[in-house]
Amino acid sequence: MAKKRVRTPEEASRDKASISLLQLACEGDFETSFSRADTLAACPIGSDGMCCKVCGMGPCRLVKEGQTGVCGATLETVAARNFARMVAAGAASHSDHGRDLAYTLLAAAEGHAPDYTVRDPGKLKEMAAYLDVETDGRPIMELARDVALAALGEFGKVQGEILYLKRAPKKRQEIWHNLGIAPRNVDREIVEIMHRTHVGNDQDAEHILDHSMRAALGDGWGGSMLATDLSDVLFGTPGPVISEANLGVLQDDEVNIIIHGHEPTLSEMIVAAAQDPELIEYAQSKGAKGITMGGICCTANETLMRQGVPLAGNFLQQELAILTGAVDAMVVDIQCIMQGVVKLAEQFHTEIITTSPKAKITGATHMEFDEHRALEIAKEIVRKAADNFTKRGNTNIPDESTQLIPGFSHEYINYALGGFYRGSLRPLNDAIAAGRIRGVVANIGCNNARICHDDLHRYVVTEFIKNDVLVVETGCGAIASAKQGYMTPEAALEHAGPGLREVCEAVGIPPVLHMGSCVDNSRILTVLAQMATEGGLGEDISDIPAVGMAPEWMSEKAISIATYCVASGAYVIMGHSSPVSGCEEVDRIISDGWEAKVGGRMEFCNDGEEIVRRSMAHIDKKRADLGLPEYDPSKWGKSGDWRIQELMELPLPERIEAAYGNTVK
Ligand code: NFS
Repeated sequence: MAKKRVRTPEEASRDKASISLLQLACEGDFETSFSRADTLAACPIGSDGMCCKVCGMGPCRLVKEGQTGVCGATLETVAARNFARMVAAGAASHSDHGRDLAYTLLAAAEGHAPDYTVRDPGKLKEMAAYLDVETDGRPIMELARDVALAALGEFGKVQGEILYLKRAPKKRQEIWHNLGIAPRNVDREIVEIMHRTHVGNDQDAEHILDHSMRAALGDGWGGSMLATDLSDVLFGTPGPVISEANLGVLQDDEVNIIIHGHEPTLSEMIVAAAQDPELIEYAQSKGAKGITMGGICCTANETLMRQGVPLAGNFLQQELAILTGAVDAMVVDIQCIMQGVVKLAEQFHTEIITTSPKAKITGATHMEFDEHRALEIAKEIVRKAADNFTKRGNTNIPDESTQLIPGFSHEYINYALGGFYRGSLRPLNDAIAAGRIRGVVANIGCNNARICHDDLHRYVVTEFIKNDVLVVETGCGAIASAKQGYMTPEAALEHAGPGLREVCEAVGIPPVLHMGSCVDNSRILTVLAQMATEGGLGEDISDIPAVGMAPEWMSEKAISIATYCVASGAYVIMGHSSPVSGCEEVDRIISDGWEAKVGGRMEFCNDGEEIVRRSMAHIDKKRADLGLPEYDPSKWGKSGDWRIQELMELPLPERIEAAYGNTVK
């Protein structure tokens, strides 16, 4: 068989820092996910959703027309079951993360976790109101205990439904109730997916997929939304901070610690430990000037949003960070951690430290996190990293980093638009209604080693902001835009269309807003729900000129997110390959079928231009349905600082004529 061609670094990534390190990997023959993707072909039957392995009579590979599994399961059933199981795994991951945060809050409230406290009492009270917890006159820690217990109840309560569903627009809640897909509790719907997809159980594709929406809603409006709120309560609700992105944030002369994974619980403590004068002195005693922190994946987004910890990179940069030779410890907790980091780290001085009781990696150092002595463990980890500094060999830190301003929680967006007393999304709705902002795109999700790193993220976001579409982001998509330099207010002057630029200038926001980690997609749901209830853009999320996308998706969590966004009324486009492309009927159900039921649809598309075209068409259609004026960029751009700047560059006579017309003599 012909050997698969290995991509050049320029074909494998659009990010300069990554390209230079991929070059180094080629020269040194270091294995990375990029090279593994080149040499290991994906199984086409599995990737298209046509392989059933839910029992010991299989795996059954349904490749011929009309073929069924040994039990008689059709391709439709098999593809739907595979999709549903992806949703279950994704929803479980987000939600279990949320549950652990509730236990941390409980431990803090009961006095067992002395290093944690309630940093945002206002958010705690807001949670209490949604969770039917009495707030009047109660001490904060007593309230925190009851909120933590109520939050834990949402995962497995016996009766009723998830209480946060009432945060959705009324019309949306009715749709869920009429269809019978309002989730009862977080865990039950996930367990039920596993039950339904066991051999010989639910064998109707549409029925299986309806339940996938129910479980995914339990993620979006349950597990993930609780995770976001609990993180805000424990660590503070984000507001804008200044930071930097890309591997250039690592320092040659400092101890570099990468925090990677998803939970903010331990990483917040490591950030605190790294600022401890005693530990800085310890690092100096080892010959380092100080201690630098950098984040990868969603741990990065969590600590960036609240503490301004620089972003070292997104998902596909975790191994590249090790290739710099400058990472003294990579501390990982849960999710999106490639096993490959351990093998690669063995060839450098980097120590991989696993910390979660749920995630050990063979060959890594395990220092299990215990919330009862969190800071103490964090300090041990920082000390270990400082010890490793003395073992460093040559370093290759790319000279690439970009400034960004993240921290756009929905609370801050309200504040930015309306001020402290009049916080509101009204100006956003008005800007969309007038056509200054054509619509909104939520660009989220992963990188995928099978496609060019950051390429689709970069392309679609560039096109959207150029065409006056406001982009909100989370996860690794957000990190891609941060590295691209799109997350400063100044980026609007250079890259945004005339209408969006006016809005960004007036409010002082970037054209691409960083809203946090992947569980923080719940912040996007909250913004959409508020936009729908604010008025002027219909009554439901499905009425808003908005599109969601994960052009470089790879994880099951991304499939769960996409599903809850669709079930919440959004049009969602997932990039590159589809996990159900082997079955036309399932593809029809999740697009046309779901659109008829819930107003949102899911599509898969591997072409950037086509993703943009479909998105614009959807946004313009929604504008027309709402009776809004047709998008016309020529109406905008005649105001704001940009215009003044442009005028000031002209010689005086031309400047006067341009500003006032030739009537002024
Ligand atoms: Ni989201 Fe965040 Fe990144 Fe994808 Fe992984 S880190 S939870 S799953 S790869 S965006």
